[in-house]
Amino acid sequence: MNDFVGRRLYAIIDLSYVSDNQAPAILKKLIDGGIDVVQLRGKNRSVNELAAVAEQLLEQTMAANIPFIINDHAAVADRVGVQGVHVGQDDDSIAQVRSAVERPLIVGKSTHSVTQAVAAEREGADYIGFGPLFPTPTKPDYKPIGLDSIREVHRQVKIPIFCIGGINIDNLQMVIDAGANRVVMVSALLKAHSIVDYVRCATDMLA
Ligand code: 3NM
Repeated sequence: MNDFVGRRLYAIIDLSYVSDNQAPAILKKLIDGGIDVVQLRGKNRSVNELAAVAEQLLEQTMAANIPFIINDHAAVADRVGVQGVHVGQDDDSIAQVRSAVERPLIVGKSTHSVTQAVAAEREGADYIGFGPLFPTPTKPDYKPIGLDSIREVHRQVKIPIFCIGGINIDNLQMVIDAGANRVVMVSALLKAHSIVDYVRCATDMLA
């Protein structure tokens, strides 16, 4: 877990942007560029399907020593030796996730306000997502929270905070200037013309 604290760029391989077959090649580019954490996300995908994709990715993440997090499903983490699970506000509790898997896990939680962020830390999250900062096609039903509460959430919450939602190279400096030091990017990375160069640029800015 201490190893998690220095990590700043968190990529999500979202299966609405990437086909199952493409996922290993995309992961290779993300790793070559220098991502620090990766999550596999597949809304409306079965545990079997997610476990099959995760199996294909695990060897690369292990070789690169990158924490591999599964969105939503402790059952996938129970079957594939990933390092963590990420839950949303309406998913299983952190305690439920931890009790579903025998080995220690990194457990992250999505939060959409300072109040939720404080609650997630108290609930025992290892890190939080905080957003969406900007409108995003990846999570279209959520109201953007903007940049104003980034400093306050860092004042009140001591676990790692990954700002998320509509972040790309063009607005990253604004996000950093507002007080963020860790971010998640999804569509910006997955749709980049050169994923490797895009990741390098983002990691340089976050260094
Ligand atoms: N969670 P993109 S925003 C998966 O605020 C996710 O909890 C969010 O994708 C939250 O980088 C989001 O393409 C989507 O905007 C992030």
